[in-house]
Amino acid sequence: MAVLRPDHPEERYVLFVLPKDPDKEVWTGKRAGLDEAKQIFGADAAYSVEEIDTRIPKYLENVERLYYRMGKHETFDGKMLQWIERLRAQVRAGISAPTQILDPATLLHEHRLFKNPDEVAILKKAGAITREAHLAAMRTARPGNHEYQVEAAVDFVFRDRGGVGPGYPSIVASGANATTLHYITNNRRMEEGELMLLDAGCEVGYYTADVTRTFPVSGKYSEPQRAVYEAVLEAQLAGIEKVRPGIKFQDVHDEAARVLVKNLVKLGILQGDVTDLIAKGQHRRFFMHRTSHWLGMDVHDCGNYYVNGASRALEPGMVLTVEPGLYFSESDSAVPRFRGIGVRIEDDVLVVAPPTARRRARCSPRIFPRPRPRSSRPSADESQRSAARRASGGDGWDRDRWNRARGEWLRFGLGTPYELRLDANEAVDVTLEAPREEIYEAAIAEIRQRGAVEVSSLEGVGSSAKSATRP
Ligand SMILES: [Mn+2]
Repeated sequence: MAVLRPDHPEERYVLFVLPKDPDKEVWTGKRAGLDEAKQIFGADAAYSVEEIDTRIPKYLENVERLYYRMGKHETFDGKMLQWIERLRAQVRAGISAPTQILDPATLLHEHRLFKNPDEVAILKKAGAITREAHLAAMRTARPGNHEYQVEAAVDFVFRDRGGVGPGYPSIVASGANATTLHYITNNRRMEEGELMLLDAGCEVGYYTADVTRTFPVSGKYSEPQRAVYEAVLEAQLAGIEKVRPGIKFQDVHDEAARVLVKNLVKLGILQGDVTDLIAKGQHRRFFMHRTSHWLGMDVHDCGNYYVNGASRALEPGMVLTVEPGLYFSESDSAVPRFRGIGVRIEDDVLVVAPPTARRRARCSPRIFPRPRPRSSRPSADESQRSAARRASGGDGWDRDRWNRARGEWLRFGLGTPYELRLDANEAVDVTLEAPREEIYEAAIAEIRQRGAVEVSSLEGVGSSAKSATRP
């Protein structure tokens, strides 16, 4: 247990830990103990958990505000209330008990929402491993194989590359299973002509990626599958295109939904005016979830989505998913051509500060470098870009800029009109978590190996993905 006492002259950060016990450690593994709690975890002081009952009440004496998360550990909540009650009884001895118990989550969750460069680096690694795992899945998914074999291929890559494992239960959904949003049974045999929807992200150092791809099991989209795939892809790219500081979280969803509904009308699935259809919620039969959520230590990470009742503006350092989808129930007789098709495409986007004027246009502070075209030597364009990368410390991340933005936020706190510090003329960049081109290039190679020829819809993907990064 950790106690933070910012006002204390020496012991500002105190840990209560299990003391060393050679007999117990034989069974349950090494304990840090009191000394290592200080060395490894940087505590100013460390005590045995057995001292909690005597020490904590002392810490609470004459303290006005206590930050403690109620409701997580019933037993400990009980203790805490008893300690406070005991202090209240000592009022005549001049000792006062805390008068306010505050939830530390309100502070901690805001910090977690904004990722610092170290956290971004970890997410970057999680994303790189996830990308590899999705490629492995594409190699494993084929008619006659089972969903769990694809899951095993994914899990192998996650662990083999040093990840903790899946950051959330992987959704490995073939055929109509893809229309069940949280399908995790993962035990069905894949058949010829089906789609595989894979929603799987690797966890690295407490942070998880969250990526979804939907690809044909036998290497070839049917006409209806292709139509749905392209409808979703266009919506996803449009959503990503929206992401920039100052844009409301809700705007990303609205844009993706608008494109989806436009495409549903084009496909003859819905009839009418796009705005009307959205207002009436007609699309929710086929697109029943939100487009985005915060991402970080939790797959659905903490952090407020609304500020003073309004959708929150995006700021540099935030990481969100963009994941529109279309799902046509197997039992939906109104859409005979599309029954049983489910497609979702999901990437993780880091909101970055607008590049400074000097580096504008060429420096893309994306998490993942765009793969270099195989055929050519580095172009003038690319050497410029790598020069900009070097200038910014190697990874294109503008630390100063980010720190400035962050500092401003800390100064003003919630409710600040975030747009004030945005220069509308400055360019903005977003980050694709898994470079789509590479995934699909590998997928196409795989598909070709299996003798399928129809790959045109995949080949279009690389070029359109480029529009996700504005100069
Ligand atoms: Mn997600």
